[in-house]
This record gives sequence, structure tokens and C-alpha cells, in this order.
Amino acid sequence: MGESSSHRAGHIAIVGRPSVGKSTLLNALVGAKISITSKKPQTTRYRITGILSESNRQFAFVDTPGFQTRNRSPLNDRLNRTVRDSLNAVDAVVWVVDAQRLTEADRAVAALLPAGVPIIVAVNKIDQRKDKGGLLALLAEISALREFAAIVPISAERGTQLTELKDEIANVLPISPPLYPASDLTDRDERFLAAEFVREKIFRLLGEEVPYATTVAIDQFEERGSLRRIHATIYVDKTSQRAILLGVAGERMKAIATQARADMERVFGGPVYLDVWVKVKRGWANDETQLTRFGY
Ligand SMILES: Nc1nc2c(ncn2[C@@H]2O[C@H](COP(=O)(O)OP(=O)(O)OP(=O)(O)O)[C@@H](O)[C@H]2O)c(=O)[nH]1
Ligand SMILES: [Mg+2]
Repeated sequence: MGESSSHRAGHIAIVGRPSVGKSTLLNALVGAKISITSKKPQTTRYRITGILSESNRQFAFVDTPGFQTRNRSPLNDRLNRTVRDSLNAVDAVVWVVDAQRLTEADRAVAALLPAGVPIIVAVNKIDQRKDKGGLLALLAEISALREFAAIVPISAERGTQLTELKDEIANVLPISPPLYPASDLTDRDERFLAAEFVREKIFRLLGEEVPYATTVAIDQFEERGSLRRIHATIYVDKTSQRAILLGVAGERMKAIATQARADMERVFGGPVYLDVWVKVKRGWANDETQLTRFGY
């Protein structure tokens, strides 16, 4: 058989409850920061594909929002719909769980996993689990749930056992030529990534409330030679949140913009001029028209 007839390629959905490390895993697998991460649950709101091309296989990993059933809202309904939609038409699924324990929220995700598609369980954050016995008991508990193609303990943050995970995934991918050019890292454009980098800093730098009342839009994205001029607007729900976002003398806003710009320059590979504004748009997260406008 020729080389092309042994090449494997396919789409792999990465799903799981919030905060288990799906986006960290996507970035570690692809080897670039394309999906935003934070300690707060439901950081990811949009589906994003990360592409990893190797000599005889290509993985198109689809990162998804954390699936959750506790807090119903128009925005959360859309996030859950994104998760469900992402499970259609993929060649394999990586179900990410935390090595610490299996929760009700994990079981809700397990119930969504499609039949007839190979499921690989990534048991993440093993760096935080020191007792071997407890981990073995968890692995046994998982394997009793249903048939899985593989169960792989990993640490996305440390890069532990990612080769093993990739090999297990490749085993179930169809024989196929590459689906994307080998130089592609993601299906999303720089404009999308720019908005996401701003949103990540809000999740990382602010307290519990404001990130969930926030969305980001790019109003202007201009390339002049190697310089990118980007104009972003952060939308919040209330005037009080605008004040929190700005911080004393605009200090917090400055930190958000500086850190977001650093990410953009690293990923885009050139200088960025970033201008960030904050506007109040009351009730945007409960308004179906606004949600559609913001791409949810
Ligand atoms: N110790 C440890 N922490 C990890 C590991 N992987 C991810 N994390 C941390 O877990 C937190 C959540 O990571 P994310 O990648 O944002 O999780 P997620 O599943 O994408 O979360 P949502 O998008 O909100 O659903 C972050 O603080 C990560 O740094 C790991 O292997 N070990
Ligand atoms: Mg995520």
C-alpha cells in the first residue's frame, strides 16, 4: 500500500463538564494557544477546531463549551446546543473527566455520548492525584459505564501521556487524506481569536460575576503591512459592571488590553495596536437576537 492509503484523518470532539481541562488539552495537543482557558467554569463559549498534522495522520480536534445542566439561561442553552451539535458528524469523541472524581455533571455528559462513535476517555489532571489506588478505582468506575475505545490517564497541563492519547485516537480514525492544509492550525480566523483573547483576560482578571455578564466583539480589524490594528468592544450587562471592568483609573482595563495584545502578537506573529472599549448592553445574555448577533 502507498503512503496515502495508510493516512488517517478525522474530526474529534472534545467534550466534558466545565473546567475539566478541555481547552488546555486542545492547546497541548495542537501545540499552540488557540483556545482560551481559565480557572472559572464555562470559559469556552464557542466551538473551535484545532488541527494537528503529523506525517501519516491529521487530527481535527473540536473544543466545545463545558456541558452543564444546573444554571439554565438562554446563553447556557445555546452553549449546551453547541456541545450537542459538535457531537454530530465526528469520527471520534474524547470525553474529558477530572481524575479526582466522577460527578453528576460528568454523568450528564456521558448520557450525551453518541452510540456508534468511538469514545476515548481522557482522565485529566493526574498530576493532582497522588494515590494510585483511588485512580484505579476511578478507572474501574468509568469502564463500567459503557464500552470505551480507550481510557487514558493524562495531564494536559504537564503534557503527560498525550502521545498515548493521540495514538489511541489515531487507532479509531478513518483512513482518509488530510482534511485541512498541513499549515492550518485552526478553522477560526484572527478576528475570532482576537475577541477570545480579550475575553480570556476578563475571565482571568475579574471576580465571579462580571465575566459571565460580558461578551466581546471586534469592530475593526485592519492589516497594514505586518501591523494589525484591532478595535474591540466589551459588552457588559450593567453600568456597575462597566466600572468594575475599568478599575481604578482604568488600571484593570489596561491590564486586560496589555495581556490580550501580548497573546495576539505571539499568535499572529507581528505587532498589534489594540484599542478596547466597554459598552453597556442591557440583557444581552437573555436576548435571543443579541445572542445570535454575538455568534452564540
Ligand atoms: N493541575 C492541572 N490543572 C489543569 C490541567 N488541565 C487543565 N488544568 C486547569 O484547569 C482549569 C480549567 O482548564 P480549561 O482548559 O479552561 O477547562 P475547560 O474544560 O476547557 O473549561 P470550560 O471551557 O470552562 O468548560 C485551568 O485552570 C487549567 O489550568 C492538568 O492537567 N492539571
Ligand atoms: Mg474550555
